[in-house]
Amino acid sequence: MAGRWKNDLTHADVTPKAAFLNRRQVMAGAGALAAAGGIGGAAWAKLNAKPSQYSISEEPNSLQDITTYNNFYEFGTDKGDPARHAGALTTDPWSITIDGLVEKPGEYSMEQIMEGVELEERIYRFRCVEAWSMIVPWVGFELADLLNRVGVKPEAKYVAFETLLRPEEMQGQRRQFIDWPYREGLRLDEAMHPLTIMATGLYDEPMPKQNGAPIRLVVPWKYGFKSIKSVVRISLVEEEPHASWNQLIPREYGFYSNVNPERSHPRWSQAKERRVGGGLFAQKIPTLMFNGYEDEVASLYEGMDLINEHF
Ligand SMILES: Nc1nc2c(c(=O)[nH]1)N[C@H]1C(S)=C(S)[C@@H](COP(=O)(O)O)O[C@H]1N2
Ligand SMILES: [Mo]
Repeated sequence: MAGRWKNDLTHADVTPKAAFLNRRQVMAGAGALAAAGGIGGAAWAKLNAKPSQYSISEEPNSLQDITTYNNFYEFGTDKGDPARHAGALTTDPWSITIDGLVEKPGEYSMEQIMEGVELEERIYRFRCVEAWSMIVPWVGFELADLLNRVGVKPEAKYVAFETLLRPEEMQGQRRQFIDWPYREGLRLDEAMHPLTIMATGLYDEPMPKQNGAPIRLVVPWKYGFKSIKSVVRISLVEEEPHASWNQLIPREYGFYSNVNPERSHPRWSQAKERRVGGGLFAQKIPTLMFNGYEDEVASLYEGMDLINEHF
C-alpha cells in the first residue's frame, strides 16, 4: 500500500485535487500504518494540519487555480504576474514586528511566531471584490492566538497590518499607484474572531509565494483585498487604521468591506460571482451574505448600516 502513496506530489501533479484527496486519505490512515510498522514517520505530510470545525464541505479549487490566478499587485496587476514574478521574493529569514498597544512588543522571527502553534486546515470560501471566488484549503492558526500571546492592552480598538516593502524583489512596487507598503486593518473584535486566521500554507504545503508567503491574513467573510499578504507588521492601535484600497478609492472600497450581495460596487453588482475554474460557460452563483459566514459574524455588526455607512 505504501507504494501507492507517493510522498513527492508536487504542484505540477496530474490532478491537484486527486493528489489532495490522496494525501487526506494517507493522513487518515497514517496512524494505523505507523502502528503496524508500515511507515516510520509521516514523511509525506508537510504541515500536518489538523481538520477544523470551521471548514466548509465544498470541494476546493485546484492548486493550479489557486496559484495561477492571483491578485498581488507588488508583483504586477495581471492575474498571472504573481506566479511569474513572486519567485524573486526572499521569505526566509522573515519576521513580523508587533507593536503599538501590546504588552510584549518586538520583532518576532517566523520561528518564534510558529513556536508551539498547532496548524489547522481551514477550507474557506474566498470572494474577491471583483466578483470571482474560489474555495481554498488554507493552513494556519487563529490570529487571536498570536494576539493573546503578545497581550493586547485594553485601549486597543483596531489592528493594522503591513506587507513587506522591498522594491528590489517586488517589481510592482517600483510603480507608485498604491502608497506602498500595502496596508490593511480590522476592528479588534474582527481580528479576535475564530474565523480570522494567519495562514502559512495551503493544500497542506507551505504558502506559495504568489499567495502571500510566508504568512498572510485570511478573513473569509470580507472581500479578498482585506486578506493582506506577506505580513511584516501588526500594530494594535486606537484609531481606525489606514487601509490601501479604502484610502485609494473610499467610495468604492470601504474599511469594512464585508461580502454583501445587497450592496453593489459603484461599477458592478455584487449579487453574483464567478467560481474560478468553472469553465467559460459556467453559470454565475449567488453571492452569500458575509460570504456564507452570516451565522458566525453577523452579531459583530448589529445596529450598523452596512450599505450606506459601514460598507
Ligand atoms: N500585499 C498584498 N496583499 C493582497 C493583495 C495585494 O495586491 N497585495 N491583493 C488582495 C486581493 S485584491 C485579493 S483578491 C487577495 C488574493 O489572494 P490570492 O491571490 O491568494 O487568491 O489577496 C489580497 N491581498
Ligand atoms: Mo480582490
